[in-house]
Amino acid sequence: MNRKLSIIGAPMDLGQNRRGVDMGPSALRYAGVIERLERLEYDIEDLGDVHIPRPNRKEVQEDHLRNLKEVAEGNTNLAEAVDQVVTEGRFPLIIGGDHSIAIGSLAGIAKHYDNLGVIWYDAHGDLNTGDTSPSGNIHGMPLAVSLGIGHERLTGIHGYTPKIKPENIVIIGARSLDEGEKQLIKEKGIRVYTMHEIDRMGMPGVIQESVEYLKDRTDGVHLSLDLDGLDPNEAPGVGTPVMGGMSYRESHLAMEMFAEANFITSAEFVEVNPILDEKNKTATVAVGLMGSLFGENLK
Ligand code: Z70
Ligand code: MN
Ligand code: MN
Ligand code: MN
Repeated sequence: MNRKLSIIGAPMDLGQNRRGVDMGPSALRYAGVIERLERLEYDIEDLGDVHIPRPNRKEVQEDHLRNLKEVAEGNTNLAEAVDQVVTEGRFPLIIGGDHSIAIGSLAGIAKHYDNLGVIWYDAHGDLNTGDTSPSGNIHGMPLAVSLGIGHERLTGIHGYTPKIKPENIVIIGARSLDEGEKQLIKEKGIRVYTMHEIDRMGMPGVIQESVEYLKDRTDGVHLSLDLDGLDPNEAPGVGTPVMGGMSYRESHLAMEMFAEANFITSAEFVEVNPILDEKNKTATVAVGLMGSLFGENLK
């Protein structure tokens, strides 16, 4: 694992309609992310938060895309900050913010790789476009956008598209996929481990297979972890809770197995909403998972 780590906050809440997720970076810092990782003897810098523009008082929807202009601008800023970190040879750890920030993270990271792998740990596929989305919420679209599918204002961020290839993606924990997303998954041959596969194979089997699948075909792997991938009993502070999720223990095991495989090159933790949380529980869970991801329990 790269021992030099740069934390970037992305206080974005415009990719969906529950306010408060913009306070995610604060909640995660308050839960001790820096101190937790410093104990593991990383060289850590906290770059603070990137600028996210505020929307007009009256919300604008273009092409069924809520706050398109502000989400695009915020992600453009994030892409530049992340690109800089990777250029310096450091590991970018991005803390959100809603999941629309994966658009900027991947834009900044993917240009440094020929075959960036992506692990999408989430209850959702985030593979919608303005046309297939039931909500118009851009946080339900970042994986499609990164594949080059969607509005040009989003797919073109940071001056190139697509950012990633469908065969380099693994989705883990899906249990709420929209019709258009299911179609795209089939059409593009995207590898998905739904809760069904996790229950059948067990978490160790799923993670081992995912690691084996990605290890040979990729030259870097980005972990995009949406806290709503976890069961809402264990991570209640999220905007879109979906029952029957991955447990605290399964999630720690997954992070530990990623640490053991030593192949994650960038990561983001998103959708922590302290307003919907119970005494910062979800941020605390997220920081614990980061501890495991960065090798806290490695022998
Ligand atoms: C739904 C949509 C979503 C996160 C909810 C939900 C998407 N598929 N993503 N929470 N992180 O509106 O597109
Ligand atoms: Mn806000
Ligand atoms: Mn998501
Ligand atoms: Mn989600």
